[in-house]
Amino acid sequence: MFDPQVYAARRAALIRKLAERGARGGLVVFPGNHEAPMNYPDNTYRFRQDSSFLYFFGLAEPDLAATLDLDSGAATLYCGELSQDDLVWTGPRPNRAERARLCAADAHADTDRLASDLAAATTAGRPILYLPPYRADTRAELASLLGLPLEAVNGKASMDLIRAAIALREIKDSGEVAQIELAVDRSIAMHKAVIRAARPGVTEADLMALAYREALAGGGMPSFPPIATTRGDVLHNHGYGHTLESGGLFLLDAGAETGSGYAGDLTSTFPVDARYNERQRAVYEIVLAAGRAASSLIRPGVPYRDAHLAAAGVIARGLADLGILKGNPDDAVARGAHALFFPHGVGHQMGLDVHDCEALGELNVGYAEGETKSAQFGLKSLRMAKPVKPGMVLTVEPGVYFIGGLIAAWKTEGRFADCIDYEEAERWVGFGGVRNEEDWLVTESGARKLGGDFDKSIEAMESLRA
Ligand SMILES: [Mn+2]
Repeated sequence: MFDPQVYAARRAALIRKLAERGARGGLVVFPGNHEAPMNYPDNTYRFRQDSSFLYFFGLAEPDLAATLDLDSGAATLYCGELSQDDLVWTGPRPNRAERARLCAADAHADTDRLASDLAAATTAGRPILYLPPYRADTRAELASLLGLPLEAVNGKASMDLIRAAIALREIKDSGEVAQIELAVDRSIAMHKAVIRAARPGVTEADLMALAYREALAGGGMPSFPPIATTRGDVLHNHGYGHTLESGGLFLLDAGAETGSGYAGDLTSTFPVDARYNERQRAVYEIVLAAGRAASSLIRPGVPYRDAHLAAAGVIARGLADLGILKGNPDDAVARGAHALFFPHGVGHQMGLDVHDCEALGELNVGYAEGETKSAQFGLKSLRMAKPVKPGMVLTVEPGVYFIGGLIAAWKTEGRFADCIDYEEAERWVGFGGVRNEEDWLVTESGARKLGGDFDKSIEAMESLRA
């Protein structure tokens, strides 16, 4: 956790942001997350606190809630007192007053009081604002607390509160940047351990275990279930059953989370053999160049869509050089033909969530107010398009993939037949995919790559593999 005053200052800033948006007083309620059972009540998934609760209150324990009074500015923490049973099963933990002190709450009360306090506010005609729940139990809790039908809860979430929370969370202060950089450094350790250990005969699960080992030994957990795969062309491949074979590629998309909840997110692609072969080298260089084109455009005021399109342009020109695309590569990008090989966006914001603030709506986070998302294949997967600001943290992660099923489907449809040499593309099916991902901080004048030394050039990667 940060110093208690950090949370008080964030809440004061939230009140100011809401006032700027014309919100007329009331009470904000922040339900914390509960334990989530896997297969019976006492066998739970790893507990993860809600990121907005973490941002405004910092406490990472289950069964908490809080309110922020927009008229008085007072924050109240709701939690149960520790019982003798808690002493047996979970050991000594901070009591309610101590937890209230840790997050600089002005008052604290038993969890049971939340319902009556909200009812009193409702009776007094005060608005109650909340962020959209993404868990079924939180939705049910809000429905019960606010007397709403379950299916009405998300629709009544406060758009002013969503916008205000995003405006604060997306600009990272120096304490947050230090936490994110720590997460990126641990992510680099995960990647280097895997890059050094990979060889023919090792399984994806072996390498996955190494990635987990580094994250845990660093004091946290992976920030999302890692992708550790010999089949980089399956973008979210969460099976770990393959064995690495000579001639193939290995793709690791993995990051660490710090104890305070900040994420790193990196992707590396390297050959199972000690060196990249000619084809792997060609595609890898295209992907690195695409990343350089995108990151060189990161500076305040530039829409992140421009960085995406710059990466797409480099990929299209590279694929044209390989004879896979035909005609003018810029036309291919404008029409979306290149997306057969680069079907996702160039990156997303990162912070307390690896896709930061996406619980508040992908469009709300990544697009300017009133802006809509393109429906074009490829661009529809661009999570972040709006102009960037100093203090934002962004991933840059272009990739090139040869997705056999998609190539076959487009060929059958005759899609962009003037742009794509399908016979040449088919010769690449089975190659897999290459993605390179870095984490960048937007500064006043440009951008800075986060984390310590991690040279992704072919020479540096091959020397790690040697
Ligand atoms: Mn990412």
